[in-house]
Amino acid sequence: MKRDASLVLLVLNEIDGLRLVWEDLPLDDFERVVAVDGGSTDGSREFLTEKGIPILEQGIPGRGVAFRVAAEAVDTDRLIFYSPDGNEDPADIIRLDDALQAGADLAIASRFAKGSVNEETDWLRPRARVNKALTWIANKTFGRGPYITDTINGFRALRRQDLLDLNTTVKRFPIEYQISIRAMQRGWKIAEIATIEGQRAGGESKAISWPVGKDHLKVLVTELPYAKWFTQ
Ligand SMILES: Nc1nc2c(ncn2[C@@H]2O[C@H](COP(=O)(O)OP(=O)(O)O)[C@@H](O)[C@H]2O)c(=O)[nH]1
Ligand SMILES: [Mg+2]
Repeated sequence: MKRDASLVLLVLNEIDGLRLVWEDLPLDDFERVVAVDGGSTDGSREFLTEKGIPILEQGIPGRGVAFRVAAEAVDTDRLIFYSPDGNEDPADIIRLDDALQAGADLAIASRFAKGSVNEETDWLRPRARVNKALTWIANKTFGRGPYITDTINGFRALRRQDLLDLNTTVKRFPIEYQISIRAMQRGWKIAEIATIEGQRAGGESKAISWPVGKDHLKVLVTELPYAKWFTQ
């Protein structure tokens, strides 16, 4: 029996990653497999078409937009968001969906839990530090349950209707931060699985540190009225 879930591939020029992970993706386990493409020009679209994967178009670019396009387009109970760039271990896809089936409302692949490995090799690890700081602030400001170790990783799963009900607004990268914050604020049951992050397969990261960091801070500010101090 197939899972009542969609595997959603988030793609913007990831031909090398797609080739690397393809054979390991558990495509047959899912009722639906779709790709949301942000405007690839490197052969990713042709690759997906050749594999028979429907491509959902997004009018304007951005991961946030892509999340909502997927939620509106499919009709399965659950969504698993996967970025085929080499960072995310395909073996975790099933584990995330299992966590939802075991009762979680949101399942996150954490790069900072016990047993996790984060891909950053720079000894200063500036990205990891910023990630952890933003996660700490989110926990302090919105957390109502156990500490969440990675509020930012995009490798995650949730119920389709829940995502629609969250009424997310972020267009670009901090979509996952907004989802995590709103989930924490609502007291959702959040499950984390420890993930081993791989290196990018090729192409380039689209998450340029400073603008993306700034966008995360903006999300913090817009969500602040829902901080636990004001809403308890
Ligand atoms: N559909 C879609 N995917 C995107 C967009 N921007 C980035 N992605 C994908 O999101 C994933 C994560 O992006 P990446 O640049 O690797 O960010 P990083 O992992 O934080 O460095 C990759 O699979 C990208 O191809 C977009 O605008 N639309
Ligand atoms: Mg990546």
